[in-house]
Order: sequence, then C-alpha cells, then structure tokens
Amino acid sequence: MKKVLFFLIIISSVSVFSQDEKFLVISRNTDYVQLDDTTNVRIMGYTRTLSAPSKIPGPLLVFTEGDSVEIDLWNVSQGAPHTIHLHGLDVNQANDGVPMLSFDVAHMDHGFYRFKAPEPGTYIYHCHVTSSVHVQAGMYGMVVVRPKYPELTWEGGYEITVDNQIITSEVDVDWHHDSIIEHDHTATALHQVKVPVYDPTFFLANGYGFNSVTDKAIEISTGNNNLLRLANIGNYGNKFIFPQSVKATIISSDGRRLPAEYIADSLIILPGERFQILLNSSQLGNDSMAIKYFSLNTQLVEGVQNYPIIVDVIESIEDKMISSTFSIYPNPATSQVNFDFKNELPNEVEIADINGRTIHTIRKDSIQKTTTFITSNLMRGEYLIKCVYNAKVVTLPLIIE
Ligand SMILES: [Cu+2]
Repeated sequence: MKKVLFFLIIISSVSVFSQDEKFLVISRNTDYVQLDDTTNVRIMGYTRTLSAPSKIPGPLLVFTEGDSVEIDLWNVSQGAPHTIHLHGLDVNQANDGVPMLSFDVAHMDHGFYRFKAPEPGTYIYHCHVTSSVHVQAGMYGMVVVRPKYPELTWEGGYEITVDNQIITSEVDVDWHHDSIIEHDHTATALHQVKVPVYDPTFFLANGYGFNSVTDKAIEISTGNNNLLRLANIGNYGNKFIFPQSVKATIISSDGRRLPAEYIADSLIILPGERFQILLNSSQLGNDSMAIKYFSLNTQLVEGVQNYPIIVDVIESIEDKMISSTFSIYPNPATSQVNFDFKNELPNEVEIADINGRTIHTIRKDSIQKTTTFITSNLMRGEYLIKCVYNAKVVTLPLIIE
C-alpha cells in the first residue's frame, strides 16, 4: 500500500516548467582516438569543453521537450568550417546547420543555434560541411529530446525504468590521414576532397569496436519497460538481433511514435535512421545483442558485434532523479530529521500532512546543505517533505514514529 501511495505522490508533485538550456560545443580536428585498443586515428570531432578531447561519437546532447535551447558552437579546428545539423529535429532553416541555407562557423569563430526542443524522441547531430568527409571524420552524436515527464517515453506514453542509447558508425582509417583531415577549405575546394573508395575496417557502437565493446553493456531492469534508443550514422546498414531472453518492442521510428508498436527479434536500421525500442525481461542474467554491419552495395555483412546486455534490478529513473536531489535520514524519524540536499538548495521546504496541507515551511535563509528539523512536536504518522526548486517540486515521504 505504501509503495503505491509513494508512487502516486511523486507523479503528481513533480511539476516541470519550460526553461532555457545553454550548450557550449567546441569543434576540433586536432584530436586522435584509439579504435578497439589498437589503432590510433586522427579525427574531427565535437566536445563540450575546451580542455576535453573530442571523441567518436561526440557528446550526447539531451534537451527537454518545450525548452528553449541555445547551442554556442565554436570552431577551434585550424581547418575547415563546421556546423551542427540537427538531423530529424523540426527546427527552422536558419538554425538547421546546412551551410548554404543557414551558416557555417570558420576557425576561431562561433555561432548560435536557437530553437525550442520539439517532439520528444531520438535524433542525430552532425557537421554538414562536406558531410561525407566530416561525418566519417567523427563529427556526429546522438540527440535525445526527453519528454516533460522523464519517466515516460512521451506524454501519455510508456512508463520506462532505464534509458540506454547506442549510435553506430564505421571507420575507414584511410579517410583519417592528415591530408584529408586538413583538406583544403577554400569555398571552391571544399566539395572536392579526394578520398579513397570507402572500405571501413572498424564497426563501432558508441565508438566501441569488436574488442572494446565487451566491457560495455546495456543495463536493463527486470520486470520493467527499458528504453533503448538506436541510431545509425554510418554508411552501412545495421541489422540488430535481439536475444530471446529479452522481448523487444519497436515503439518509434525517426523521432515519431509508430501507429502500432510491434514485437521483433531483429531490426534493420539504415544510415540516418533512429528507432526506440522497449526491452523487457523477466529473468536476471547476462546476454548480448548482435549488431551486423552490411554494405548497402553488396548486402554482405562485413562486421559483427555482440553488445552485452545485463538484466539487473535497477532503481527507476524517477527514484534516481529524486535520490540525486535530496535524501531524508533517519526515516522513520523520532525527535529530529535531516534533509541532505545534493547539488542545489531548494527555495523552500514544506512539511505537509498526508493530504498535502502545509503545516510548516522552512525558508531559504534557514536551508543549508544538511538541514536539521525538529520533529518532536509532530504527531506519529506519515508526512510529505516538498522541496520547491525554481523549475520543479520534489516530494519524499517522511514517517514519524
Ligand atoms: Cu565539419
């Protein structure tokens, strides 16, 4: 009974308002990555800070539905101009990152992309300057637009426990020589970069190849809906084969929910496509999902990976979000209780009875990282502790014994 009540309280009390989200993104062409613990290749890539090296793929960009997003893209590549194209996102042309239609960013310059985060779902971003070369060089990553209610796939959608993301790609090391990464970037030369016939030898999931993927895993929770976001930014097709221990239900494609979801044991994802899948498993254990990379010219499979899946008992996203916001101890309490705020102090804390009526308010000037509250004059029973932040209210139950 308590569990059900607790769940209802949380859902009804987490309110979210639209807000501004600012992202700094740096583009560079001076970094190297080691593929599969064996081969160093030079890349072009994105990173979130000046000091962090760029990697393959670029950082995951997470927006919240309805928020006003501003991406400040800097180019410190000492080479060609770059952009961020938001593949599949409904943004206007001026902010779409296609050089001729919006703008590109030259070395030691920067530019802003501004938009309201649209439909929740799974998207891709990549550079749109000489796309085939800059994308192969490493300029790509996944975009997640989270719904306003983070425990759902979309408003009124599936309740999910965990959220996993995999973006696939390939690397042809011959496309990563200095002469290509430093290609001529005068306006006329830009689109005439000489590259060899594409013949990839590394097939990557989240940047991990056949050897290095073994110590990575999708972690899912037994008995719950687990979201898996898949995107393919390579030039090859992917065939995903889901293990029998996990029921895979395909629920959305290219950022839009499917009119009818379907259960599948495999799924083909072509370059640029994205899918959202629910994984369900009733048994704890380890398994793996096969990813086959096939040439679109020959249809032949040239790479295979086994991406590990661990089925475990995992606390829900909602629980994680709340436990990362604040905790209450001891709980149950007798004469006093401590509220421990993790990253941010709330504007106020309300102690409410079980019907939600506020019986005491702790004002901001009395709130510290660890705030002690005397409970000796509260009657025994259940109470609600509401922490009021600028953009949300987070509530936890407190029991007085
Ligand atoms: Cu670029």
